Amino acid sequence: MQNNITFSMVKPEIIKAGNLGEIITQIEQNGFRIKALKLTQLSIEDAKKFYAIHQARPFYQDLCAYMASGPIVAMVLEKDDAVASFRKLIGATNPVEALPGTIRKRFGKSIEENAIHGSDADSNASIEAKFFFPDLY
Ligand code: IDP
Ligand code: MG
Repeated sequence: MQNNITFSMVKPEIIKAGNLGEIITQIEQNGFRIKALKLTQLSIEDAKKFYAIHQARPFYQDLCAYMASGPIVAMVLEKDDAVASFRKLIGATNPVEALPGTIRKRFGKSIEENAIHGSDADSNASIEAKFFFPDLY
C-alpha cells in the first residue's frame, strides 16, 4: 500500500465562496504535490456511495445532500506520510475543535460544512482516488 498519497475533496461551500485558490495554496505551501485534480459535481447516488461507511449515522442523508449540492474539487495529493500529514493540515472534523491555522479552522462553517475532506487511512486513500480517477488509480 502506498503511504505517500492521500485523497482530498474541497467541499461545495468553499467553491461557492470563491475560496478554492487559498486552500490549494495552503496545501501546496505545506509540501503536497497535486497528482490529479478535477472540478465535478456528485450525484446524490455517488455521494451515498462515497460516504457509505457513514450510512448508519444520523447525519448521513444531510451530508449526502450537502455534498451533492454544488461543485466540489477532487484531488490526489503526494507527500511522505501523506494521510497523517494531511489530516494534521486540515484539522479536527469540527472546525470549533480544529487547531489555529488548520484549513478547517480557517474555512469551516460547521461540523458538516467543514471545508475539506481528507482520507483517514492509506487503504481508503487508494479506494477514494479510484472512485474519482478510475483511469489513473
Ligand atoms: P472526517 O471528515 O474528519 O474524516 P468523518 O467522521 O469521517 O469526519 O465524517 C465525514 C463527514 O461527515 C465530515 O467531514 C462532516 O462533513 C460530516 N459529519 C461528521 N460528523 C458530523 C455530525 O455530527 N453532524 C453533521 N455532519 C457530520
Ligand atoms: Mg472520515
